[in-house]
Amino acid sequence: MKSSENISDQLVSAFRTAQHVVAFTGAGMSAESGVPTFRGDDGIWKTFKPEELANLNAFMRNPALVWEWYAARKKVIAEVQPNPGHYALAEMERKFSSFAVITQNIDNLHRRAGNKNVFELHGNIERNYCMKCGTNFTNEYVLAGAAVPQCTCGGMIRPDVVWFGEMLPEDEWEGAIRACRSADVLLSVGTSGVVYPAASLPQTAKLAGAYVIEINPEPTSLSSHADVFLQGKSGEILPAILAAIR
Ligand code: BV8
Ligand code: ZN
Repeated sequence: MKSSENISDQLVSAFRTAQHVVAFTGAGMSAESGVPTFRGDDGIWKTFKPEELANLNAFMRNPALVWEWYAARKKVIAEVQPNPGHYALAEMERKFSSFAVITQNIDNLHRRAGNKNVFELHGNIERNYCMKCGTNFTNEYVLAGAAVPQCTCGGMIRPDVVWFGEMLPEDEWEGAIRACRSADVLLSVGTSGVVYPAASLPQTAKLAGAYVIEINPEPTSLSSHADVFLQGKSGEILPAILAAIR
C-alpha cells in the first residue's frame, strides 16, 4: 500500500479502464457537513458507548434515553447539507456506467447530493417504524410527540437503524456484496473499519481484483487492504480525483 498526497497516474488509469466503481463510506464522509463521527475526537461515542445506546437491550431498558439521543441526532442531521465530497460521488455516478455507494451512514446525505444507487447498510435516521405492526413514521411525527413515540396500535416506535447485534437489511447487504464482487475500483472513504460485517467489504472487493483507494486523514485497520492511501479530507480529495479523471 502506497501512501500518497497526490493523485497518481496509476490511480487515474485505474479509473480510466473501470466499468464498475464502488464508494464505501463511513462517518468521516459527513464530518465536513458538521455531522459528528463516532470515534473521532468530536465522536459521539465519547459521551456514550455503543453498547449503552445503539442496541435493542438498551432501548428496551431505557427507551426515553435512547430516543433522547436519536432525537438530538435527527435534529442535527435535519440542519446539515451534503459537502463537496458527496457531490463528487453524485457526479461519478453520472459519469460511470456502473457506480454504487455503499454507506454505513444513516444521514441520507448521499441521496440528498444526488446519488441514486445507494446501499444503506445501517439504516436511515429519517425513517422510523412501529415494533409491533411495522407501520412507518416520519421524523416530523416522532419528534412532535411523547419522549417515547407510540403507534396507534400501542406498539413502541423505533428509529429505522441497525443496532449492534442486529442483522443488516438483507437486500442492502446482498446488493453491497454483489457490487464489491464486480468492482474494478473501490473507494473506502471516511471509515475507521471497526464495525463488521461492513468493514469486510473493501477486502471482498480487493480479493475480487478491485483497485482499492482509501481516503482518510489517518491510516485505519483497512489501510493494509488498500492499493493507495490518500491522506486527507474526503471533501477535498474526492473533488480532486473527479477533476483528475474528468
Ligand atoms: C452484526 C447505526 C451479526 C446506529 C451502527 C467483535 C469483533 C468483531 C465484530 C463484533 C464483535 N462484537 C460484536 C461484533 C459485531 C458488531 C461490531 O462490529 N462491533 C464492533 C464495534 C466491534 N457488529 C454488529 O453488531 C452488526 N451486526 O454483526 O450482526 C449477527 C449475526 C447473527 C445474528 C445476529 C446478528 C451491526 C453493526 C451496525 C451498528 N450500527 N450505526 C447508529 O448510527 O446510531 S454502527 C456505526 O459505526 C455507524 O453506522 C458508523 O458508520 C459505523 C462505523 O463507524 P465509521 O463510519 O467508520 O465511523 P468512525 O467514527 O468509526 O470513523 C470515522 C472515520 O472518518 C475515522 O477513520 C476518521 O479518521 C475519518 N474522518 C474524519 N474526518 C474525515 C474523515 N475521513 C475523511 N474525511 C474527513 N473529513
Ligand atoms: Zn403499530
